[in-house]
Amino acid sequence: MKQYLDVLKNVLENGIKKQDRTGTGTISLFATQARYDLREGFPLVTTKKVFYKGIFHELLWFIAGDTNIKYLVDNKVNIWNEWPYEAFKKSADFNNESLAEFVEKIKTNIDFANKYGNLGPVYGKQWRNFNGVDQLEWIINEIKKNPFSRRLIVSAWNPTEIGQMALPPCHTMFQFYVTENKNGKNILNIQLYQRSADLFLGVPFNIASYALLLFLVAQECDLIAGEFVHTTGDTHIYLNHVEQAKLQLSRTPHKLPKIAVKNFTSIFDVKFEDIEIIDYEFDAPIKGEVAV
Ligand code: DHF
Ligand code: TMP
Repeated sequence: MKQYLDVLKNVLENGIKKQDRTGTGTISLFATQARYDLREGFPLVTTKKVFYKGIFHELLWFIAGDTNIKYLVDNKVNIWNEWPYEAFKKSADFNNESLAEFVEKIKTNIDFANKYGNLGPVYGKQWRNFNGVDQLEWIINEIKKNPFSRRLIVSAWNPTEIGQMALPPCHTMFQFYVTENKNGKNILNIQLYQRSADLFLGVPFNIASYALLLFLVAQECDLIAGEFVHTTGDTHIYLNHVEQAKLQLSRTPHKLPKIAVKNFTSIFDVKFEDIEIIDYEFDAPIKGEVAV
């Protein structure tokens, strides 16, 4: 994962101090790009331990079209809790519950989860129902029928619904590209445009998530998973992550793990238990606070 570390280094060295919505402050650089070739391994950051189970659950949750944190918290994935909690705090039902108490209520009370667990029409909703269009189903059929199309795009950025979202999408648009391969199956590539990138916390998740998406769509379309190209807009390191970023840069990346999905029938029926990460070597975890 030298590519990831290169971006981290570039922002640390060349980024400019920039205030931000959360009041935390960042060092930021506009527009970076990194390329990860899945044929060289699965791009899971190795210079800290990454919670890959959370990444896999989150992607299956997007694919299912779900936008309620209940599925995630039921599976011990707590990466999205702060945002519905912020909305709950502003509601009439708020009785000074802590974040942990809020999450417990989401787990145990279905009516409460339905009322307060939803993030609004975020990724899952837009992928599966963008003003009535199932973009994921469409793109899979299109790759199968018309692999060399230049229009293989999915957008999560829906201006008609941004106002109802707990957080407007950060990974906003992706495009597939099929390369012809005279010696075997054709190769599927993906590029993501991410408008806003929290390099220390969010980005390791985003890289592995889109790499898995590429792997699954390739499997579904009988293609080889090739490159994931990660293009980011506001590429930043929060000021309270600078030490953590430097610590990571002092470490030497390990060789990449491999990914496998057992019993594959369709991208819409992948079970979490069937996703396997093989030979993941990693360094000690590094904690960092998420800016809400
Ligand atoms: N806001 C901000 N400021 N940065 C983000 O990266 C971000 N990501 C969101 C929602 N809002 C965000 C969704 N994805 C974590 C990782 C991804 C993520 C949200 C949070 C996170 O906190 N990761 C920690 C802990 C993981 C764990 O639970 O074990 C990490 O160390 O990776
Ligand atoms: P913003 O909406 O003001 O840009 O804040 C969103 C923050 O969350 C920003 O730091 C980027 C970060 N983020 C990621 O890096 N990746 C993600 O997948 C998500 C959801 C957020």
